[in-house]
Amino acid sequence: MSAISIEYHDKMAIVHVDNPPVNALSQEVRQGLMEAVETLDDNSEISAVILFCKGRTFIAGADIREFGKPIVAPHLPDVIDRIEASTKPWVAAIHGTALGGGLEVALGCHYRVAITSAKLGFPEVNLGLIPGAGGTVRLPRLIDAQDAVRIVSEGKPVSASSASQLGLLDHVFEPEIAADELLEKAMEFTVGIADEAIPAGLSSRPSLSQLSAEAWDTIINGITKKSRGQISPVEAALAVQQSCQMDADEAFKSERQRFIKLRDGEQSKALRYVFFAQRQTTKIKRIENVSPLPLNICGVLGGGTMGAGICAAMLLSGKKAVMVERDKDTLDAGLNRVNSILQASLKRKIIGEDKFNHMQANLTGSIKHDAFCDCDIVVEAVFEDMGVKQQVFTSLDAETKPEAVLATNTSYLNINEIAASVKDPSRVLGLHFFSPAHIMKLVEVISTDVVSDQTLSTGFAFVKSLGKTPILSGVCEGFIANRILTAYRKECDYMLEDGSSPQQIDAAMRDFGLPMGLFEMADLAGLDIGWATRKRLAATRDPDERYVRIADRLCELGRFGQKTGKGWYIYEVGSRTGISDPLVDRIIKEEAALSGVTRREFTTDEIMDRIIGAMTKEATSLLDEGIAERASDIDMAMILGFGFPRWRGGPMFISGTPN
Ligand code: 3H9
Repeated sequence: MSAISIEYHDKMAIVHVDNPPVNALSQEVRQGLMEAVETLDDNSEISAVILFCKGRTFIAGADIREFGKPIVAPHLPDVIDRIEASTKPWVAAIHGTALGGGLEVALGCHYRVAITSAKLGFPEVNLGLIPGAGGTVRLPRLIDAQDAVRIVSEGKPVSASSASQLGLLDHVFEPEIAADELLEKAMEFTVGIADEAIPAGLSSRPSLSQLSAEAWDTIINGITKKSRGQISPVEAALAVQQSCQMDADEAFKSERQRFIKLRDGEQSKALRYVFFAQRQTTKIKRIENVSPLPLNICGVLGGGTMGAGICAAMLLSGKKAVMVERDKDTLDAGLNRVNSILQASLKRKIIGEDKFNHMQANLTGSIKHDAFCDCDIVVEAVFEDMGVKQQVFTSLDAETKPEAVLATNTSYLNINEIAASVKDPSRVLGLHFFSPAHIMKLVEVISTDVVSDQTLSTGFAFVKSLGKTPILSGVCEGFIANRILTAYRKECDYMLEDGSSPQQIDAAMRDFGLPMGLFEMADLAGLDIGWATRKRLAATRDPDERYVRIADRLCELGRFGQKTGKGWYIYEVGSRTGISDPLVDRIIKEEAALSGVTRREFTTDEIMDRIIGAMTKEATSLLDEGIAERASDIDMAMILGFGFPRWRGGPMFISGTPN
């Protein structure tokens, strides 16, 4: 079946796009659209054309899989120019998402109509690109330039109602209609405009920019600062600025040059790799054909920071949640923590009043494990102690439905041993959330020796339903992300003794694009956690392995980071900005002398090479040991868990490790 077909209705033609899953603009679609314009222009019976997409969405953009290969004509800009120059009015009927090249096609049409649930946007910057088929030229000729810059450089889609307010849509069908009613409504709209003169194509209109040179500078500087090394948002803004200052023909050429340069550059290659790597994480062979169990009611055991965050994530994704704590006071404290998260979401307009009330009604608490009797999944987030965990799992075993999934949020305990305390250990798995659990997108799904396919499949479905990315890991100390963190933290400790400083290492990491340096992060998280782990592992540590005592000495002085006002840095009361401390420098030098190390200067590049080297070395061990499935999963864990810059692709991408 062809990706493009034409259906005739009296004097109207409906051009159907049918290229599942997201109607991407493959060569076949571009060719089909070009031929459709020619055919319909030649047909004197036809007075208007509706562009309508089958399936779940309007055109979601260029076919990303074609980038990096020779692109075969017709090129998208030519197809869109041809639609705009058509002798018949084209109406884009939008449902789902009109993204990137899809929105560019819609801007080439003479009218745009949508259902209320539709979203429109230019996500190209997330792929290291800018719109490359006239988006930066036509958009500021239709809507205010400042809005155009925001939409193109932030890459976030806007709702149909916002798009309508901005002037991007001619009509939104209200009240809400289903996608399958859109075509009929679009036909009614088209009857209404069929006798009107065709509106001038956007490329023949002047830009709507009122911005002064100073205003542009402020906008571009702001975007440059926010992008932390990623070039596409800045390029997108510059393209809109140029488009406002040039005539359309020049602007098309300039946009195309920018697009091609970015498409062929390293950042876009990395970001396209990340796009597919993210979708790859859920493709697990052993559960390919295993349906997950339904997930309506969820339970959380423990109302501490982690438990409350997990509980809030459940509620925010529309589920019912039951929290159980050991006594009334701790339960109240836990429920309060959840409520504060919901309140904050309401305040930040992430949810509305209705949803907030609904979520509060969906939350119940108890001090008895039998409150979990109807739960489809229970996530345990109690104290990190094997004895305590085994005890609570024995109790959960007795109080839950036999088919319910039992998950532990342990960060490092052996989940095989936890599972052994349950009659049917195949229903136990690990779900390792990152803090704050309601925000962080990474959840490591830990498979045990005996976990069933059904449990694993349900665990994956659960994480996805929370809007998070599940990454499969085997059982080991630290799983994937924290094991790599331990490895590069050690490397940073070596570099301290060898001659670097916390300030220099932190600055190098920030310059690289990480949100913060290792030592700033340690001060924020608390140095005591790592200290406890090092003490726990001391007995089994290889005596020949190099060991740096600097962090232990800070902990021995009660310097646990921001919470004690001192750690690697000093914090003034109420401040989160660390100040260098000569005492830390002295301790570093003393430890270097005790270890017999001759200190030397480090360059920023050398620091980052050693950090990435340590990451990839540990990652290779994780792959060799079968703990991680794929190199790309490790990159996703580093991006989502620790803010590794997406536009660098991840440590394995940088090192060229094949998947
Ligand atoms: C562009 O348009 C450049 C132009 O300005 C200029 C050109 C000259 N191409 O995400 P999902 C696949 S740049 C190819 O799980 P959802 C995806 O890999 C593009 N494949 O679904 C997955 O495959 P698989 C600008 C694509 O419902 C399957 O479709 N546009 C593309 O959660 C389902 O995807 C974008 O950046 C594509 N464009 O979300 C939009 N898109 O099943 C990118 C998806 O084998 N796409 N696939 O794993 C999205 O944001 C989401 O896919 C969307 C649907 C919101 C559309």
